[in-house]
Amino acid sequence: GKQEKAEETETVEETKSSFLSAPLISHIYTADPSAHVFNGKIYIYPSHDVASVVEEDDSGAHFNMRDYHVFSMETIDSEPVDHGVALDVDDVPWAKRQMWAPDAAEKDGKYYLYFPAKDHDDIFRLGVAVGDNPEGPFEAQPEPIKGSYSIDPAVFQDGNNYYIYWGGIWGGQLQKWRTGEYLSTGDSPYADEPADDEPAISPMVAKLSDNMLEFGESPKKIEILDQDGMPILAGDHERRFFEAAWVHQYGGKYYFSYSTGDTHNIAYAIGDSPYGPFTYQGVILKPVQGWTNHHSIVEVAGKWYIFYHDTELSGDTHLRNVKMTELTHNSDGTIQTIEPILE
Ligand code: FUB
Repeated sequence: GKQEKAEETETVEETKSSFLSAPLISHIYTADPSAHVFNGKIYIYPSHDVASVVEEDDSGAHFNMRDYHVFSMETIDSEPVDHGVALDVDDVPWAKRQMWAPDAAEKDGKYYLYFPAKDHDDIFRLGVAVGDNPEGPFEAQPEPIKGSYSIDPAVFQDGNNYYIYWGGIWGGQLQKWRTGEYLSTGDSPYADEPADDEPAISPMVAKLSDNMLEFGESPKKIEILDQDGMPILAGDHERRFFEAAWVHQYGGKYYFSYSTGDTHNIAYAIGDSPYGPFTYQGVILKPVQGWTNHHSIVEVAGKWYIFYHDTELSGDTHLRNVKMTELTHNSDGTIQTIEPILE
């Protein structure tokens, strides 16, 4: 727990100033960047980190964010423009706190912002807010998505179909929904987890309804398998899903990427369908400075990029800054591993 974290911070402190890329945004703290190209422009939908008076704990209470800013870039080399507050927690009737990692989608000229937040019972739910422009402002639906829970929604468009992926264990509460109902046997982040030799907790997927505001079908579990076709186990912290789901398509295959949480990698798995199963391949992005690792992958003008974050500007795990670097698919479809901290 805490001791390990302190030691990790010391190690990264030593390597400070030797980062692969520079912060994209420095006037406010931003994290969990979901990047998309809409109308030929790059839009970034990040979390907006704030210095919080809430004490750090293992459920991530210190990630006490209250609003979202949207950023746009004319080209991959240009400065991001801050479009200001696109949605505030006070304008979301059902939400109380912790506006965590968002994503956005476009359909028929309308824009949809998907976000997790704790409701008035401190249970994470997923919300949707609708806007006429990619930069917002967005108007929140009065209720969360029916049947939604946990964190980190990511929406992937496949032709006319839109799929929402989500989930995060520990502070993200996904382990408390294993029975289909919210069931909490304790406050420790490890409570409600499967035994080490059981299959790891699955991230979730559902096709969105035509109006983009609800699940269009019963949510399904996503299977992440090893090279032998066996489920990755709960005790396999180097490879099991923790949070930060993202899907992109390349060479006719579906790539499911995610954070391994307490081992701090962005890992990926490949499948033939947006529902999976996905077969584990390896690490896309090694640990960054700070505890969390959270990314998105986007194609811009024929090249692929990964947007991610670290804590270069603050040195504080919950005050992060967004970064971006090129991502390379090899000719066999695997992805080259990125080392974000230089030797
Ligand atoms: O930013 C708050 C939470 O930290 C996100 O929802 C997680 O993915 C992690 O980055």
